[in-house]
Amino acid sequence: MANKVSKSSTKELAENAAAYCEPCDSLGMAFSRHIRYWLSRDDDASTAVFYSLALSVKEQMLEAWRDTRSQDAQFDKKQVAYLSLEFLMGRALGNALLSLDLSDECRQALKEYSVTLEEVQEQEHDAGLGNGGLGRLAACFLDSCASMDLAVTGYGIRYEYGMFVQKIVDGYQQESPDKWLRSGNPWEVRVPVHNVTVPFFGRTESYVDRNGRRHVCWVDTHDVLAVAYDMPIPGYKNQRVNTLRLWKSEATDEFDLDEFNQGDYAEAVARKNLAEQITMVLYPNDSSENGKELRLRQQYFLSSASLQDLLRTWVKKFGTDFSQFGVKNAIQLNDTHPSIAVPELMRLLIDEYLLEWDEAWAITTSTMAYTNHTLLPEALERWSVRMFSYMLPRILDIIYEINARYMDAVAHQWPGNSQKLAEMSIIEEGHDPHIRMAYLAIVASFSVNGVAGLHTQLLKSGLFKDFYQLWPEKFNNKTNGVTPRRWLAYCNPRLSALLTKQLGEGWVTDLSQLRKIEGCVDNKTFVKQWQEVKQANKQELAAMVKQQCGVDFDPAMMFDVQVKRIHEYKRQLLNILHVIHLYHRILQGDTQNMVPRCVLIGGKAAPGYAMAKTIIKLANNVAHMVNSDPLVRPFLRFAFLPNYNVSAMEKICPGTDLSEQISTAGKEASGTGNMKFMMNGALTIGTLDGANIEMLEEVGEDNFFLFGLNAEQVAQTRQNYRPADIVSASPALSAVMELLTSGHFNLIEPGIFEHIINAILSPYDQWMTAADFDDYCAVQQKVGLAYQDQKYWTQMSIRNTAASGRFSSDVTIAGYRDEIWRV
Ligand code: F85
Repeated sequence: MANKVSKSSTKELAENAAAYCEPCDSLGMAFSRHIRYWLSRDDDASTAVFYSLALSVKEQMLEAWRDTRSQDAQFDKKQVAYLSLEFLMGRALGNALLSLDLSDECRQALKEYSVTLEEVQEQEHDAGLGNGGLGRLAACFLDSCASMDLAVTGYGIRYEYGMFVQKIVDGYQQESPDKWLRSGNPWEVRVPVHNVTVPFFGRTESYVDRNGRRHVCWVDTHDVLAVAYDMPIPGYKNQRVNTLRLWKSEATDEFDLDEFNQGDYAEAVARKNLAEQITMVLYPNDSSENGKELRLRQQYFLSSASLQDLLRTWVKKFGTDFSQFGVKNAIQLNDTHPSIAVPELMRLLIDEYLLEWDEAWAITTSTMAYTNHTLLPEALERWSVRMFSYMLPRILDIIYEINARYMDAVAHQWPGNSQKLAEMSIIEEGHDPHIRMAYLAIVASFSVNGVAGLHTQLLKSGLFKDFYQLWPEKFNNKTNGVTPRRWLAYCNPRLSALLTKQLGEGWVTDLSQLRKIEGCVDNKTFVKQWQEVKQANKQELAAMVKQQCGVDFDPAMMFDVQVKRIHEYKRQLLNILHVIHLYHRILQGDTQNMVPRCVLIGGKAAPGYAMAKTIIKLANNVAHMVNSDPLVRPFLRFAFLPNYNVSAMEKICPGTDLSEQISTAGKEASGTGNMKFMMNGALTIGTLDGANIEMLEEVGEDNFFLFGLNAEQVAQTRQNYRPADIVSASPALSAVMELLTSGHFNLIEPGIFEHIINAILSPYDQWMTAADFDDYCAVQQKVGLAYQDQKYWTQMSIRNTAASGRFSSDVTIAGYRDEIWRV
């Protein structure tokens, strides 16, 4: 009763508030109000300043946020839900100030507190709710959607612990937990009205209703409460504020009621943490899935909570007529991670809203769209049927039913071909049957997209060939992009100012306008200013490297950078072998035409990925030898940057001369770091892989350092790959391997690099490091020569930025909007 009273009065309260309260505080006034409160607590002053400022900025967004919500509801626009287990948001303050155009006001407000805005920004903890490219892509997409005025909601998990913090101890990666919420999250708003419950375990029962219709109930479930935490996603200077809704798991009040009633009060309450475990930690694997039960629980928890939220909103507005649901909603699945949303939507429609199968299936298949991010077989998710059968029994039933009906379609296309049936089945049979989540996603989606041209081609001709034959119309490409707000306007204020002076502000929302600066390559003043910007950015990057690694990077030298997750296919090893090659040349006195360079590698290894961790150790050991030899110093410096994350990239990409995108061709679905570097005027040394191919197309071969085998040649060479022969035929590689095997880099830890040496020499080396080594070194030599002519290099740099417009995530999102979501 009390509840009812307060509910009916909230609207009145809001109206009263709107009528009587003062007009909204300015940022400065809000800040003074907050800081007075925060400084009275015993936080240290800098945290208090950050927190107060963030709260003040959030307040500035509240009105637009509310208006966005009500307008989207009113005009019954098509709504898009972007479902992702990862949103790698990084920091929010600088981005919000840029979007709301509050930077000047903010600096003004800070004047009295003798801190700079930059210092305050450093206080913000990264929201590291993702592993790498896939998670960061989701974050860039949210920015573009808001900036392009699209009604898109991100749905994710509010992990208590984000991506682990990486420390380097004696050259080894050490992981420690990232308790990013420790001092609170000023941006989030807990919204308990949106609570939903998510069922687990239990069993299914069927019953026949009064009309003789059979229904299934999922009973005796353990329910977990999903609590919504909303984060504002401000569009760029357009008054739209979208929502990222992150779910936190909590125990329901009914949790373990039995024990509770038996008097084990304290035990029952303590056991609540079983439910809370679900959203405790982000899994730090980015390539090989390990079938952990808790991970499946996370996936179902996110999918179910988000769909219930969507359906509840629908029913509130339209009642239980779902016939138009697919017309008014699209659900984009960020890889297969949330693909359990397919059977979950079927369950909710059939069991909860009593739709017939065919009706529910029509709705599901007109709503779901799936994005694939990898071709690596070890990254394809397969879940054990056994695990499903006890954790999600009702969901398993539905998957079997989906499969049975879909198998009929396959049998129709390939009559009498039982092998096809087995190959294409959603269920991988065997003594321990598994569910192929990618197949489930394809079967139920009206759109399946890859993330770069080559990647989509390879999906169609390889991994999903049969599905492409069956449903060619589903397949499409959406080449990735990155948001120019964060990755140029915000992170590179010097270059932004120069661009804006030249072009006006329009480029920030229409990056194709950068093309116009191509015309400036012969403008001496412009070229000089470009160089000055790069030098200043390199100084900042050098300061960070000094502080984090203790290594002196000299901004007069070339900055050669590779930052990304550590994986064999990305071939950080090839980069390190090249460093060893240069080191060897220097020791030999062979320094003619050698351009002094500083090489930086950064990235995290999945904690269970032994080879990746050894690669980190090798990088650190080589760095130690390189940096401690005074003969080498003038030509070469090498550092491994610990704890690479979004905030680090914001300093790194503006200060980079050369970007390393050197994956084995055919393995990197797209890459997105490559685009950030290009936007910021770095040149790329890269293989014909992922989006590199399209970058090369845009900028032209004269402004791109291409090397190595292409995807087809890689596949060919694999047939008869003899790395030992390649080593013997290459004096340079022989010398490098000699240094490695001699233990030169691990004198006090003999044998630790055996695995690496063996991998390079193995005929089964999937990544074919040896095959590309000589060409890589030759092209690196060309890079050096090009760098010696600073004017020419700067012209190439300008051309790279000029040609980067196609890699704005606005372009990508325009593609999703027009060709997939059709909003
Ligand atoms: C990346 N994938 C691709 N995966 O590797 C890049 O080429 C591409 O540019 C970006 O996606 C964006 O499209 C990626 O980041 C993951 O992070 C990932 C996370 C978890 C898993 C697999 C991949 C599991 C399933 C193994 C847990």
